[in-house]
Amino acid sequence: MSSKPREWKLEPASFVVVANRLPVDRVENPDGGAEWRPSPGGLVTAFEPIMHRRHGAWVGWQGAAASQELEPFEHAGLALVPVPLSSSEVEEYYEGFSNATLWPLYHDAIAPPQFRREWWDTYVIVNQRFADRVAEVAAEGAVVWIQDYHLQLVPQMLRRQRPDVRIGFFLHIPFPPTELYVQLPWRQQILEGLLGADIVGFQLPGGARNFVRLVRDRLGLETLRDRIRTRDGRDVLARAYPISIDAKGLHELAAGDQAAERAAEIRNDLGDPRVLFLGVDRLDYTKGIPERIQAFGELLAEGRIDPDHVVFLQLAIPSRQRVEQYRQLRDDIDRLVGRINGEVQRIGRPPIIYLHVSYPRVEIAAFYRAADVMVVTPLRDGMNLVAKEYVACRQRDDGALVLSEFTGAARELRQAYLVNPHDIDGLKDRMVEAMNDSSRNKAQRMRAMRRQVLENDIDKWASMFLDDLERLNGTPAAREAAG
Ligand code: ADQ
Repeated sequence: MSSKPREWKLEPASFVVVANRLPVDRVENPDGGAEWRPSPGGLVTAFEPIMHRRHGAWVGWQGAAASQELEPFEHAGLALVPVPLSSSEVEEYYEGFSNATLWPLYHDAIAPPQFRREWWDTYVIVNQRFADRVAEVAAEGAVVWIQDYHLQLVPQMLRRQRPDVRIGFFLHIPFPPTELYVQLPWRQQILEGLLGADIVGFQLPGGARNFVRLVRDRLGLETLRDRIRTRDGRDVLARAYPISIDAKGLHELAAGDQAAERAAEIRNDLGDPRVLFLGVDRLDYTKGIPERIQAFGELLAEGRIDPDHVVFLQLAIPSRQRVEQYRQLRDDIDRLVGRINGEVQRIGRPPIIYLHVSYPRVEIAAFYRAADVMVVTPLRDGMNLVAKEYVACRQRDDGALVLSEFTGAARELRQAYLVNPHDIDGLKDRMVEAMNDSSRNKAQRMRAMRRQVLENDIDKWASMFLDDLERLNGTPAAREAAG
């Protein structure tokens, strides 16, 4: 869906979310006009329902290079405040420092991080622009919630300009072990940037502990468990807040007629397989897509899976396509899928179907509903919402989730078929086990996971974070935003 922007006057906002991306991308039309399309990814998926419920303003980049500033506008009931980036800033701040330095470094250096001084300089400039924009739109005493690795300097920059606001920061990706973090030439500036917040939130307790250890050892600050005393005498809380999804909303979407009909159609289009394996990811080298396809290919070659009755459907939205490692990954997966499908000695439907398309939510819900075995195998992942989404979409205690130990979600979904995705033989065994396990065992596992996901949804996550922020600072604005 897309629509024209509608400009209108933004009132000072008492609740502001700041993220690299707005939830919509600006797409220029040949006629010179522009349209807005939903932008992909976990952060947007997680935040959209919160923003609808809390009536905040959302500050972020509009997803395309632009030189001039756009006015704030309203889209689908959300107040959006665009931050422009020039094409060289997109290259250096977004593709460079964020996605070729920080992203690989924070994901255990699965790909080698690149350290370039000019990228850092642009990161500082763009972070300052975000901070300036927030300083303009935030009401007196507002609650400002800054998201993710692209904006780690904003807390400190904003505090300098607006000491009246309450500042939360949440990191959606893992915070790396200290031994890796200290490779970063700008390690000190980033730690100090984050300490501008009142709360620095992480997906897992391990990330929070790594951060506390670093500020103690590298900055010489006093710490007590999850509290850090800054040089200007403030207390900063560093704590884990595992993110979740709008579980009830998604469950209901999957329960509806439209999703049910689409789920039946999908199975039918795939030749009514006995078993449908499914992978759903942003196309990213952290997600372990080649590993799972390799495992499936070997199972076919060994005759442990019958291509007449089993299909693997992999959906992957292309992302960050101008970063070299991402282009390479896309080619590698294309080749791998082609080779495996080509080796199946028969004419007919290929056993692996691989689609690069971004689907609307109801369609994604239908895919989850249709799948017998969901395969989630990241080599490292902050949380992984896909695993929780699959569980939320089950209508009965059926289906099976194969889940990497190296996702944040694995800490909560203990009853999944847990795997080490580096161990291809182990992964193969787990995929077969998940496929052939008794309905009773599957039901037992799924029941526990459904309870976990439905009880710990995105609203609970947001309330836990905002309640802590309020308790720490106790302002009326914070209370209102925590709603
Ligand atoms: P991501 O790395 O983007 O998120 P993830 O948490 O799995 O990863 O979220 C992906 C989202 O994109 C899901 O909501 C999924 O439904 C959606 N999606 C994937 N493929 C799609 C397709 N083909 N069409 C439409 N939608 C699709 C980052 C971190 C994660 C963390 C989240 C939230 O990397 O670790 O869980 O933020 O904090």
